[in-house]
Amino acid sequence: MLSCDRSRNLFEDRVDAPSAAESLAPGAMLLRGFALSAAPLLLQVLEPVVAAAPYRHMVTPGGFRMSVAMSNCGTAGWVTDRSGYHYDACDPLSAKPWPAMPACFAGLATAAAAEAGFAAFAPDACLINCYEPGARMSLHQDKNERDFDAPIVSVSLGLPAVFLFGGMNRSDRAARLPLAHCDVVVWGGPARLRFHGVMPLKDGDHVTLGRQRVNLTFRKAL
Ligand code: MD6
Ligand code: FE
Repeated sequence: MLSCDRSRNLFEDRVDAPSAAESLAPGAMLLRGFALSAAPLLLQVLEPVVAAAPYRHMVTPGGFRMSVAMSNCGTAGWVTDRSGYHYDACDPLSAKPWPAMPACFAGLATAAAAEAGFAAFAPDACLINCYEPGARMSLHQDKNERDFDAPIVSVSLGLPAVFLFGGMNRSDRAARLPLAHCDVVVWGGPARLRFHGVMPLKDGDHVTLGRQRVNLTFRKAL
């Protein structure tokens, strides 16, 4: 049960069993609670990763500071700066390779992809997004990856968020999809290039993550 005390906006950890997969569109599935049993370990191994590669607010090619703070793990990390969006083997802050992707991260992503019908997903990149209240992500397509055959697996942790799930054109009306702690979205195939984003995060206090939402986005970038 996800409980929310309206007066204080306190979000407890979910203890409900994962329910069946929900189809969002051809190629896109929502697996509610899929990460529940993995979450304690995910959060434990996340700590040394973000200690080695701290969250930072990157700058878009247009010069805007992103409201979401980001890090990466895996052999490729997604970065943006004034020169554009790209994947880099090294963290520009340390000039060292991004931390290795923990086995439990990759294992969860592969299992979620398989559950959604994408066999043998082998991510090489995990973008770690940290949202504080007010942080948002505007509508975009994920298209910096080398090929679009592999799906994307997105794991939500901490405070709930409203995910915007659009179509193939920026102007297509976007569905509003609430994502809670441990929900996993998988999309690929005909959904791979859909526009999507995240509404400004509402304030709240999650029992393990406090006033933040962490999103892990797994991709095959190279
Ligand atoms: C987020 N997610 O949920 C941002 N991209 O914080 C994404 O941008 C995203 O969730 C591609 C596929 C799934 C996603
Ligand atoms: Fe995205």
